[in-house]
Amino acid sequence: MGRLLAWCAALFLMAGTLTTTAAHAEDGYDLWLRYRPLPANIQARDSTRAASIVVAGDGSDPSVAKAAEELERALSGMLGGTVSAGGGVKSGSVVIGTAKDSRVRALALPLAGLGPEGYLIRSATIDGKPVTVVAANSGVGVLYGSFALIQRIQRGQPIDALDIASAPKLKLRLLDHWDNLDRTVERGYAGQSIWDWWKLPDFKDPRYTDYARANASIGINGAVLNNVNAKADSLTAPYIAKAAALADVFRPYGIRVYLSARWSAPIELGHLKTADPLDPSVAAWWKAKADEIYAAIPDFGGFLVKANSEGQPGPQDYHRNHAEGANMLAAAVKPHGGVIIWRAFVYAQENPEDRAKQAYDDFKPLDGKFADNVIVQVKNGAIDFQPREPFHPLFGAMPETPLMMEFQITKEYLGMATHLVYLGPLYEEALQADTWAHGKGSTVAKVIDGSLDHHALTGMAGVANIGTDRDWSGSTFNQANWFVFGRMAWDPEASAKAVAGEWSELTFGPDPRITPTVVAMMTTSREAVVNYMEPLGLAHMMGTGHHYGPAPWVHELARPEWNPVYYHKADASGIGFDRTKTGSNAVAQYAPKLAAMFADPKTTPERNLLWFHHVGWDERMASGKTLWEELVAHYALGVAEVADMHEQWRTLAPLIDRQRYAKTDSFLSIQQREAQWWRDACLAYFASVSGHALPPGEAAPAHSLAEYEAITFPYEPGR
Ligand code: GCV
Repeated sequence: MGRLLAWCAALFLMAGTLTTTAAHAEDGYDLWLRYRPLPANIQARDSTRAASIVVAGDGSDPSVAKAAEELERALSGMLGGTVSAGGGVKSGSVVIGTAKDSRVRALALPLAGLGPEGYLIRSATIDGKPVTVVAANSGVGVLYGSFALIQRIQRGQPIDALDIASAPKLKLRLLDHWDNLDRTVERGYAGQSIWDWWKLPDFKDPRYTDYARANASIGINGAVLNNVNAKADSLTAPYIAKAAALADVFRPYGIRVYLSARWSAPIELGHLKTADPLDPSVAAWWKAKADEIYAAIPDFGGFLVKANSEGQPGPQDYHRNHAEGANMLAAAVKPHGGVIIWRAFVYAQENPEDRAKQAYDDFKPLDGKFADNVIVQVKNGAIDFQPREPFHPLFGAMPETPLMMEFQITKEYLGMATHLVYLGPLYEEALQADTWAHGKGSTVAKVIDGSLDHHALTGMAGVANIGTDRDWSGSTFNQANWFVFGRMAWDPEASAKAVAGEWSELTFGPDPRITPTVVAMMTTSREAVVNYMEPLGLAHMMGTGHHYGPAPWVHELARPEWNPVYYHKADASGIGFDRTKTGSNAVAQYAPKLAAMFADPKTTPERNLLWFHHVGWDERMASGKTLWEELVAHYALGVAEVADMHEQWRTLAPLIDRQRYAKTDSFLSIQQREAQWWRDACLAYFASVSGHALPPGEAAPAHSLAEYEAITFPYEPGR
């Protein structure tokens, strides 16, 4: 009987899947907003609970209107009939509204603690009829709550007896687009920029609305439209008008636009002789520019600034510090309620100091010196979005300054578009790292949510992986990284594994035959990439410029920190960067407890070992293997993990629609080949440097070191 039931259930689910496959082209455009018909039993169950949509107020709130529209679209798609907004409350209505609406007020819901963006979803009774209420203090909160309800239904979860309250823990939840005005995207691997600057402001591509829907569905509330390596042109009147057109599309979805500001714009556009932040004419230029922008975009978020880093101009050109620069801009946007997001990703070619130390050295002395509408944006690690880095030592070290997290969603150093790498575990590892700033439990998550040092201005930014590709992010699984970024920006305590499950159900349907396999693939994928690229704390061994593929041998580039050899320091004696007292002493930038832990190779977690220590090839590791053997084993494991992911994916062939299945399958073939390439090229190189042969049973690299060194990529994407 049990087997019969299981067979029926499988058939039932399969019927749903087949309907889906036959009825719709599955090119990934719908992302996780994939409102396909649910299995009939779930439709029957939920139809009585989501039978119509009632807007509680007068319908004038644009965000509530978008919520009603989305509910109509989603419920009609999933429940197999037309579910429309309008009419009176009926049994099974979904009633949406804000605290301003009398019908919502009459329910005396506990909305006060939810802030401006939180929401409540409750099963309630109105006029004796069972209904589901989605309520909030603002229209955007109602929109977020509506998406949450939709996602519950999409995932096949029951919607009776609901009592859900949720509010974002961070204030700024932003996508940073590194999009250029010519539509190239720096480190973008999913086609061109979705911003069609040429045709804006007149033509507003419907895709902008879908972009806004996707972001709102995961709580993202801001978009920095242009690359941090900024052109001043984005601050000219025509481009302000273009940004304003995007802002108009995004506004009802609760998304503000921000612009990256080029520091030297007063010279380039205003024909001033200087961009010195303490020069009154410079401050006046920025004030006038801010006034001009706010006249066009009243809810403009503010400026993001990359200054004095990688050749960008900045206040240090005038012997002013980062705080003096940020505060001058902060004064310009302050009357309008804007913020300045000032990046701490700085390192300078003339500075011979360990690159990993430079941001801390520049910023730590400025703690407490920033204006109250400035937030300092810090990358998760001290180098640059590597597969693994210890958390950035600035977290916990600037208690008087709000710090914002910068993650990379696009996979610049993680195989670009094709490698399947779910970034949830990377984000989680960084957020849950303990800074020990105020003793145990002072996690990075608590630094950035403001709770550790009592800051109200909080935030998280993700460098977007979005482009004109039909599937937005270059692959189905890359979409998961956009999704998990949103979830963790809403709640930095969110579990990467739980979010993977959620994403799988929304993306492939709530099919118990699919979800566990997809989640297993996703949760191992990050460790796999660490293993086949940069195990045991190694970093930055990618090819020059494009950062694609292995190049640990590169040593001849002009700036020391451009060369992989700078980071791994492999020689005949051993490998790794000594960041203890005998080396750069970067360990001293961490809280004393951690500094002591990282100072000793025996207490340094093995995953960070070579980040902090130069270790002899024949030193014994915890496993009993020598470092050399351990390194070889990690590379082998990484390759095996990718093969395993691929096998797991192949078991899903009958269950996933053809187009998305096939694309992932071929990308996994690429990843398998390239994981092997990484392993072979790195081991060929390290064997040559160390003079060690591969341990018995380990296959020799397919090619000679010289052949690996000769591989070039003149036309790689993402420049
Ligand atoms: C936008 C890395 C990337 C650059 C990027 C820079 C940054 O160095 O390779 O492309 O420039 O980070 O974050 O500013």
